[in-house]
Amino acid sequence: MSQSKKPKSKKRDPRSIQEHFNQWNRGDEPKIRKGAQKKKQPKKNMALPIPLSETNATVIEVHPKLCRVLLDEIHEVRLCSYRRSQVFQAGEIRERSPVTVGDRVRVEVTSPQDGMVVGLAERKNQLSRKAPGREQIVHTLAANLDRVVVVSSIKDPEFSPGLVDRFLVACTQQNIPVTIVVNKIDLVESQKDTLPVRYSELGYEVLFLSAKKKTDLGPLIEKIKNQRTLFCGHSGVGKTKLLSAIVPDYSGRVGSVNPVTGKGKHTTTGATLLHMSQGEWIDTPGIRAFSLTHIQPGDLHLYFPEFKDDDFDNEGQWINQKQHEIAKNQWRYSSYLRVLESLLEE
Ligand SMILES: Nc1nc2c(ncn2[C@@H]2O[C@H](COP(=O)(O)OP(=O)(O)OP(=O)(O)O)[C@@H](O)[C@H]2O)c(=O)[nH]1
Ligand SMILES: [Mg+2]
Repeated sequence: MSQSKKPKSKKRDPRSIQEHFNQWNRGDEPKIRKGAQKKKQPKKNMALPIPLSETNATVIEVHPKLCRVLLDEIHEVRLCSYRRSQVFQAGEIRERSPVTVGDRVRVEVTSPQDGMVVGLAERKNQLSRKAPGREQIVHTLAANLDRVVVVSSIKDPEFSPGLVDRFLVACTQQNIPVTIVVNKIDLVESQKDTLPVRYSELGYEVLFLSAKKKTDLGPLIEKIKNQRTLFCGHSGVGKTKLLSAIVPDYSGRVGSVNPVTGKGKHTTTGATLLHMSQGEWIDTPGIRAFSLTHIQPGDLHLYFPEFKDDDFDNEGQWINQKQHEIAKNQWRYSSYLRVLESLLEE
């Protein structure tokens, strides 16, 4: 008689749990099985937003099923769960988390460390993308922003216009003022004739600086004073280094850049709001891609200043041949087409 086999233990590898947690925070979690995705559909018709006057806290960090809030009056932080029926809001679009950094919420304090989110106010704006690998779900990086600083680097990693353009489109669509920061200028002799200069020619605000050498930080500090500002961009461009340079006691982890690929190593693992007397600044994990939401192909040109006055059809194509010929000579023409293609693929 053959010996009966013992069932294999299903013990989880703690490293993979941590990695999953980190991926969740970055919003880069891998595709989940179709069946599993179906099971987690939230019920429809739940809570409605509460008036701003009823809120008493701001969300400063979001974790799977929990968030950290800063209470207005006592300036203390609480780790909170959600009263589902009062927080999960109805809507056509599913969010990967019921709240995001910057949200104004009502919290019931349950202990000196913990609390319960029992209400969420409407957002004045939000920066959202499609959650990678989960097309039906929206990942909102942060909400209620006064400014977005798109951080890039002139070198290590190389300046990447693709991601910058998508952030510019998303911010313009949400009416959020945006500044492009080009970091690591200590690594080049001159910024003359570089690609970022062409963004300033289009009317965007571009600031060149070095977080490491603390060069030319003044204009940025002035810009973000008393504003809730989100710092976003690829991994390794120096978002955390920059915040550490302007917030002396910020102890965010700074990583290194892979010398072979020139890419960052996703050192920051979750968005964190730093609340200071000079303003509220949000450090975020580097992202690989920014897939736009809430934009119709026929409206895309409105968010490219060089094309916004041209005539387009609903598919985002030029109607007027003459305008199209002129557009072809614009340096962001191919970028427009790439973004359009991704919108039409949906
Ligand atoms: N030469 C130079 N290196 C810099 C500068 N700013 C940042 N770095 C380096 O770039 C690397 C990445 O910096 P981080 O601040 O961790 O980058 P990040 O954008 O926060 O990366 P993630 O958290 O992974 O998204 C570190 O080795 C920094 O020391 C700079 O102005 N000049
Ligand atoms: Mg970082």
